[in-house]
Amino acid sequence: MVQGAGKRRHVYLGIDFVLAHTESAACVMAAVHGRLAGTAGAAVVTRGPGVTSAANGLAQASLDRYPLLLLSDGVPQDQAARTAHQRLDQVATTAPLTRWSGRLGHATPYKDVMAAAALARRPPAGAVHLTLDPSVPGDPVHEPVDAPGPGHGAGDVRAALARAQRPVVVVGLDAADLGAPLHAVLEQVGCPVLTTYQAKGAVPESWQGYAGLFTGARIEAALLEQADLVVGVGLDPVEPVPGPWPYEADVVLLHRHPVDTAYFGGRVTLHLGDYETLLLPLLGHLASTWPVGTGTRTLAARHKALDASAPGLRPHDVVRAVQEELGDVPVTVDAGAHMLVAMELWRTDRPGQVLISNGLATMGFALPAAIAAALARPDRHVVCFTGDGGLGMVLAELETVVRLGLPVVVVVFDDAALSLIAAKQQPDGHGGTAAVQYRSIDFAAVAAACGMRAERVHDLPGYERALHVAFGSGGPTLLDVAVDPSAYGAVLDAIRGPRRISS
Ligand SMILES: Cc1ncc(C[n+]2csc(CCOP(=O)(O)OP(=O)(O)O)c2C)c(N)n1
Ligand SMILES: [Mg+2]
Repeated sequence: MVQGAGKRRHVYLGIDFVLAHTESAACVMAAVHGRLAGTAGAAVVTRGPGVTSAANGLAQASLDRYPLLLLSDGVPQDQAARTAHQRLDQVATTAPLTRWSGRLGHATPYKDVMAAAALARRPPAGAVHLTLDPSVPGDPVHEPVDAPGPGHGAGDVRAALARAQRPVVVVGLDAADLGAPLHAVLEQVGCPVLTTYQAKGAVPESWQGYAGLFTGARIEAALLEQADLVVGVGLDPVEPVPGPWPYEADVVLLHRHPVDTAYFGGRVTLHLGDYETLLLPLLGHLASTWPVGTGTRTLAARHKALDASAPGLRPHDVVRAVQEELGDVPVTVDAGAHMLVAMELWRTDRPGQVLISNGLATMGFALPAAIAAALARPDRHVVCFTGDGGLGMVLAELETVVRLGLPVVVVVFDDAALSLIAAKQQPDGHGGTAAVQYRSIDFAAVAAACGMRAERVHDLPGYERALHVAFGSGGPTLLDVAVDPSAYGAVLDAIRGPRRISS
């Protein structure tokens, strides 16, 4: 139930208008709403600083493949000679962050906006920018030209799939929403299945074939080393953390648009087509000799490897307590050490329930994403898992949650530190704790000042009690949870290995 949903919102020409505090957060909100609603979300910003401040949101939409249309004011060309104030080449500034950027002029504005929104949605989805300039006719919106991938004939792919005895399927962001038809064919094959962060829930995680997340790092290596074929379904190389591809197995990528295959080394085949009519039937040619229950056992081993102890409140228990209280609710996850724990331990059986920036992997994503998720799915609680560092970047959006009366519960993994960076610091490196530790912020007091119900908790019983009250009340709530970061080093070792692949 949403308390007071619709408060302080403005609908104009059928478009719901929400005021945000920063342009980058507005872009994240619009892009996430677009991702969930299956349409392009739009953000409107002022000229100059409005555009430069939107940069991170544009990059998030483009690298996470979310559909976003940014509309900016600009200095019109016929005034540019005498207007230096806030004048930037806004088209050039945003070009590297968008699929397309151009001027919206007077010739065919309606058609151009529709074309831009369609381009933002077309796979791979991303950001498109239009800057208003009524003094020019406008630039024709056009597709970026994708390089064709090294495709093979369907016969080759079918034979490669049919030859495999120990295939592992990795579902990526482009196939995240296929749902029941994907699950049905994979259930019939019976091989272990991994999903990327953005495809979490693409197959039910309670299903015995689900073997955990594909990260590009060490935690899935024990499984992939035994595979004789890795089949990526909608697997976009923007997701795995940088590092080598150390596996012997051949790779077949099934995708609906060309993707860069360099990440997977030499033995890779990219096969393009429509999922429903071509690619899912192709998956049906796979067979599996993996022992029954490989997925479940792999997942259990992963959880065991993560289960580091700590004297204080463990991030693990912070995540588990929410799931025990609420079950499979929509969650958003920020970037940081808490993310490693949240993504591994949270369980969902449905796609689109866990939202994370994993292409850009930006901090400051989870709170605006939670706002958008609550607007897109007004009947449910949304849980926002964020670090103290990431929340600090978008703090004023707490007021947006309150103003809109959204049922968002913000859970802050508060360790007064950039713990992911602290865990990666070289022991003999520069900076020391001064480079990664903050003074403690009382986020509960800050949230209360924004009009939010908020509490600071220090131990598990207090946290569980506060969660129960928060979810019972249904309104906007922030829980500032003092977590013990001492287990993160062991978590990072288990997931990424001692080499600490960077991201
Ligand atoms: C906007 C942005 N700046 C910097 C980074 C690099 N980075 C990744 S995680 C991290 C630390 C996050 O700290 P916090 O939010 O407190 O989470 P914690 O690691 O402590 O759980 C940093 C600086 C990033 N991903 N995004
Ligand atoms: Mg922190």
